[in-house]
Amino acid sequence: MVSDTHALDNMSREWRARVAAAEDLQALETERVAALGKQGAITALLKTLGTMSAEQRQAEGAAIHRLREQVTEAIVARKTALEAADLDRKLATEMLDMTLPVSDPPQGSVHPVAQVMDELAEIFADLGFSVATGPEIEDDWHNFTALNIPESHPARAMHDTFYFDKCDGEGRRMLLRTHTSPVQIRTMMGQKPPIYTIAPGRTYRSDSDATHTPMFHQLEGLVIDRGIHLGHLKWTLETFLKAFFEREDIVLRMRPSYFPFTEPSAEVDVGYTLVNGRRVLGGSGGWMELLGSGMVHPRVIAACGLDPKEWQGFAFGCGIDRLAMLKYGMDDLRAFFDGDLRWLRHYGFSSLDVPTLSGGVGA
Ligand code: 2U9
Repeated sequence: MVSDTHALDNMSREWRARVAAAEDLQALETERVAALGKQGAITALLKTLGTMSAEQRQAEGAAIHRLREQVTEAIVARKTALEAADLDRKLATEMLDMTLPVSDPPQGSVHPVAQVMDELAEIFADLGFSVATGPEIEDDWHNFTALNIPESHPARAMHDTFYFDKCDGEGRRMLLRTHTSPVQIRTMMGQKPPIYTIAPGRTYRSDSDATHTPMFHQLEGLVIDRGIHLGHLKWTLETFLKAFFEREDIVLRMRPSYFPFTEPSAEVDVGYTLVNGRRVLGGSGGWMELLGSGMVHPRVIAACGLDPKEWQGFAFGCGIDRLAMLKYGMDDLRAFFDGDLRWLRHYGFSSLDVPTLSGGVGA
C-alpha cells in the first residue's frame, strides 16, 4: 500500500519538487492536472479513502489530506511567483517613453468633440463665462433632488439612469450623472453670485440608437445675478450661436416648454435654409430644435442656499455632439465613439490649430 506515512512524505516531496521545477504557467498547469486533476495521482489516492476500513481511514486519512494541501499550497505559491515574474518581464519590455518627441508629421488628431469644447470655451470666455467641471459619478441629491426633480419624476426611472448598487456615506444613491447640471449645483453651493459659468462634459443615459449613445456630451450654461431676465438669455444664445456657426444670419425661435429646474422654460429652435436639399443653419426657411433653456427655478436657487428674491438666473443645455454634427457635417452619432482611425483622420483637427475668436473658431 502506497499510503503509509513514509511513502506519503516521499510523494509530497516529489510533487512539490515537480511543481517548483515548472518553468511557466502552462507547465505548472500540466503538473496540477497530473496531481490533482480528475485522473490525477493524488486524486486517485483520495478515492481510496472510500474503500478503507474506519481504522485505516483514521490512521491514514489525515496524512492523505495533508499531502493534498501541501501540493495545493505549493502550486498556488509557484503560480504567484510565475505571475509576478511575468509582470516584471512585461514591465521591463513593454515600456513606453512618454517623453519622446511626437512623430513628424504628427499622427494623432483632435477629436471633433474636444475641438468643439475648445471652441465653446473660447466663445463663452469672451462673454465673461468661466468653465466648470465636476464628477461624472454623482449622487441623486446633486443630480435630481437639488434640481427640483422629485422621486416620482420619469427622469429618475431606471431605464434612463445608470445607478450604482451602493449609496454614499450620507445614504444618497450613486449614479452616472444624466446631465451636467450637478456641476452648476456644486458651483452655486461653493461660490458667491454673480455666477457666469458653462459646464461641458460627459453625461450618461441608458439609451442607444443612431442619434443616442449611452455616453454623450452636454454643454450647459448658468447665469445667476441680480435682475436677470429672458432677454439676457435670448441675447446670450444668439451671440453664442452666431459665433459658433460663424454666421450673422442665425435666427432663434423660443417655444414654451417644461423642465423641472427652470420656470418659465423654453425650447430654442434655430432657423435653417435648404441649400441643394441640405439644411444649412441661418435664415428661417425651417426650424430645428437645438437647445433647452429657461429661468432657473426659485426652488433650485433656494436648494443651493441662495435667496431667490435677491438672485435670479437663466440656464440652458444642449448636446455638444449634435453641435459638432451640425457644424462639421457628420450624420451618425455612433461613429463618434467607435475609434475608427479613418473617421478620426477625416474629421479630426490638428492639435496645432487652436480655436481663437480672432483667427476663427472654426476649422
Ligand atoms: C441649474 C439650473 C438649471 C439646464 C438646462 C435644459 C434646459 C435642456 C437638454 C438639451 C438637450 C439636455 O442634451 S440634452 O438632452 N437640456 O433642455 N438644460 S435648462 O438647466 C439648469 C442647469 C443647472 C443649477
